[in-house]
Amino acid sequence: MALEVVTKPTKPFDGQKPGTSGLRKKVKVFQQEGYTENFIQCILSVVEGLEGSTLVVGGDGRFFGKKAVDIIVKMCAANGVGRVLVGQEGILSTPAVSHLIRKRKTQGGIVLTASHNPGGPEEDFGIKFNISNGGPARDIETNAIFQGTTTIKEYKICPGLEIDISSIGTKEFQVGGHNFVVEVVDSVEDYVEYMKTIFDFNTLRDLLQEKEGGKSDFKIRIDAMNGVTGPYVERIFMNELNAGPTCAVRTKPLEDFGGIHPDPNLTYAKELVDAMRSGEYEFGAAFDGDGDRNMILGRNGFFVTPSDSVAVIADNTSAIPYFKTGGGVKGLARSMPTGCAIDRVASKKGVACFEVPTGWKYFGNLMDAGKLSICGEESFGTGSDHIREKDGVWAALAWLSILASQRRPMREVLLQHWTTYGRNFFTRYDYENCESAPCNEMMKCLDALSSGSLNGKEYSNSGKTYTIAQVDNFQYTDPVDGSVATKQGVRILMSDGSRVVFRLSGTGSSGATVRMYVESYETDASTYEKDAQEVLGPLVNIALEISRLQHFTGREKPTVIT
Ligand code: G16
Repeated sequence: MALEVVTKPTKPFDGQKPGTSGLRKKVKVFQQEGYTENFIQCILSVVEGLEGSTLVVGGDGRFFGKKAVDIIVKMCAANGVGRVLVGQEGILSTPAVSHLIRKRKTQGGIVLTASHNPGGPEEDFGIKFNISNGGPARDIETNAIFQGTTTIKEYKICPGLEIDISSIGTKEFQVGGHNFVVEVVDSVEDYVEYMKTIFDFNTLRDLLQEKEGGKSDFKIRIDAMNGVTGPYVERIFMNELNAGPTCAVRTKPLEDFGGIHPDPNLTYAKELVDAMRSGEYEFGAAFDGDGDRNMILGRNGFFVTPSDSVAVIADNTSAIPYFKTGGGVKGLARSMPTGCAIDRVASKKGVACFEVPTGWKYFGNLMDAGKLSICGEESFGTGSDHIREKDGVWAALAWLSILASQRRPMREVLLQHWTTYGRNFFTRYDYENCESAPCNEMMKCLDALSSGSLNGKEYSNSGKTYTIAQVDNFQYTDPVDGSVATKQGVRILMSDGSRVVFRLSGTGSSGATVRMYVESYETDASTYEKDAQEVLGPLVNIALEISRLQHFTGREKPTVIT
């Protein structure tokens, strides 16, 4: 018997404008009647060839995820989608969604995550649309989705469709006049098989596997932060690479992430930092809620900044089989606020280096056009053109491949890198959850400096003097499709190549978060092992003075420093 399609009248909700990566709001907002449905209807309206299409649906397992899967599947059925691939229990990491879209050549996918934001009934939820290349929707689709949310009058749903996502398998339904298939897939299988084609698992096993008596010379600690990567980590590091049952912690995905911020940085992944400081482990990695972010640490808690991490990976592609095929490394890229270490690697290798706005979606066109192989962002995102999302587990495997080939501690790998290229010191100050209006005002004042009023002006602090060369608000023209993104962050560029960047976060669910990025480049080897805060302290003070950030935010100190 065919299931009935119901068209329900609805009204627009304010504020369904996606941020840097999808729509992120408190769970309670998504739970309002029609709120999630409206947004999903608008996503479906931008899917190319929706009729009979295949879409992937899955997420990081946070609270409200299963309910959202149920709504999405019912709405896909009602809107003429032919097949939906759902991760078992609704679980799929963001990289796994990207891979599945590409592998199964689907028209896109819907990712249910608020990434590194906390989860639970009182916390955050998020919905993101990924297009057929596997990457986040670009500005063109995002704007169309948002436009749709401002005028929506009705949505279509198939209320009678009941699905069971607890076990793998395929079920067919008759919906209206068409066939509709729900395929529940193993959440990790395809991704793990893909990783085996990118990395040399034999070499990694040789490095990691427990030797006689359960001992290993090279102990690792992976912290899945109660997020989605747990099952992937267990399958790869414990089962495939035999790194032992204690190599990973917090590997069960929890709906509320156990009450933590599943955000792999020095503040929120302190548990890993402390464990690494014990000196017991050679390598540590933490991933965020949906598995696309990573933090990499060495013995004794040696911190590799994301900006350095991607530069070292780009410099050591010979350790990764994937880059030995298909013509090697085509180009490199980073987001604008990311430290410029990768630029130096690109210039030495003689390949292009692209600087894009914050947001992984800006890398996709370059990858599709064969111009980009490896890229990264200061926001703990690292990845390559193997998929169209950043990929935490991939980054950890890339680093382990480098360590396996170099057979020396991570600190020495970095020292060697800085000796070759010089060191770009980098830090980011986050002022989370501030009042929006004064932060917008601050950005307006900073933007006004683009007029050139400060050009040539000298600022001194703690014995260091910087001269402002130029101030601008970053604008990007996509070299592939010519689309233009404006006002992507105010850059204060100093005459010696140092720089400060200000922008407002686009991933919060309420209020405003100010991000201040500070970078300087040193070629004096005696500075290389210095603490970044010590080296950048004077420039941080100058940045605070120019922006009057403390005045606008009312904050003496940042919430997070990385
Ligand atoms: C998202 C995007 C990233 C971007 C980050 C910036 O990360 O996918 O490409 O760098 O947001 O966040 P903000 O706008 O807060 O600075 P995720 O991991 O939250 O999806």
